[in-house]
Amino acid sequence: MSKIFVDACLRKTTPYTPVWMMRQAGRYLPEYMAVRNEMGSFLNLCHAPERAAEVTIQPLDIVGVDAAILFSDILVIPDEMGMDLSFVKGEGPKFADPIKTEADLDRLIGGEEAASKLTYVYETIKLLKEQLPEDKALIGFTGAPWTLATYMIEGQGTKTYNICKKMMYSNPELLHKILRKVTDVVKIYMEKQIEAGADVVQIFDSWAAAIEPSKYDEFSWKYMVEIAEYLKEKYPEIPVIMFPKGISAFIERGLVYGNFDVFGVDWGTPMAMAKEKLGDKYVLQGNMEPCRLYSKEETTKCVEAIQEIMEGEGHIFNLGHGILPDVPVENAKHFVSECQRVSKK
Ligand code: 1CP
Repeated sequence: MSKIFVDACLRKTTPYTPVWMMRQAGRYLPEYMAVRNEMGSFLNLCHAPERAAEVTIQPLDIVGVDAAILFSDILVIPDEMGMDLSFVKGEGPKFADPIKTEADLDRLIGGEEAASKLTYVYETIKLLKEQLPEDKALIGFTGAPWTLATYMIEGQGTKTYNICKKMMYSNPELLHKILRKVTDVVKIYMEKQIEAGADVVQIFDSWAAAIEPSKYDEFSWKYMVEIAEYLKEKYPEIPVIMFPKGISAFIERGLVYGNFDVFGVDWGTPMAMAKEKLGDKYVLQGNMEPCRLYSKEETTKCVEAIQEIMEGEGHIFNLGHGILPDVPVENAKHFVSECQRVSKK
């Protein structure tokens, strides 16, 4: 059976525009919270394939999306490279020993050795392939090397990125060495996700906008493209989605290039502009402002406006970034059913 989500990514004709939501599993779903609390912590849940598969499937049944996104986190990659990840309650992710020097980087494992440690991710994917309805697609994912590097260098989330930017401008060689090592792990990690059964893969560059436009290609986009092109060469039938958040100014300047299928448009980028600049080349994903989910009326208006722009074009409905924990489940369901209503042919 064909999966409409995969077909839409590859520009094949579909009965309606498929929809999924970034961070669709998670704290807004009481069913997710119940499993997480039972497991004691978020990381325990990531490490338990059967439970991770269970929370991956929850939003399909509850809100009716067309694709499941693997339940995991981008930060398991540096964790398995040897960086000792923990999630501190109320504070988010933390790495005990952030990378400051080349010696710190050399202590981390790389390539196949690191990618092979993520067995619980591949196990989760294998279970999901058995459990998912045949018409639903499974999306595997990774963080972009730059976004991962921000956590590896800062040791946690940051508002200013001052430590990694100090490295960018005063020791760019070390930053490139970090990005190279992460890129080499990610290529194999994504390949292993595909071999385990992922139907689609997405590269999240959540912190793209932290880089000034003239440096973005050098420190992020070219590494993302390297990963995408490596995968497209080996697996031409597996769609690759790129999501660089907050770079609308660069689309304008034609920086977006590379062999991939879908460009994820964030909520700050006008969809009409993305269509004009990139719509011929890539299927566009997005891009409702996630906070519209607080109002059903505002959700409907936005979904209709996006459909008006993207009607007849290559498109996948999604939020323009992750869903927030206090969104009522009913409103998330409304978003999905409205996307399906407006795009039914
Ligand atoms: O249960 C909890 O309290 C943990 C919250 C949580 C969840 C549900 C974290 C911690 N990660 C996740 C799951 C997750 N993370 C998924 C699962 C699939 C789904 O969407 O349902 C995905 C795709 C991610 C990816 C991720 N993690 C990104 C990229 C996407 C984005 O939202 O921009 C980033 C930047 C992270 C880092 C991370 N993990 C968790 C938190 C709280 C953060 C962000 C911290 C920060 O703001 O710096």
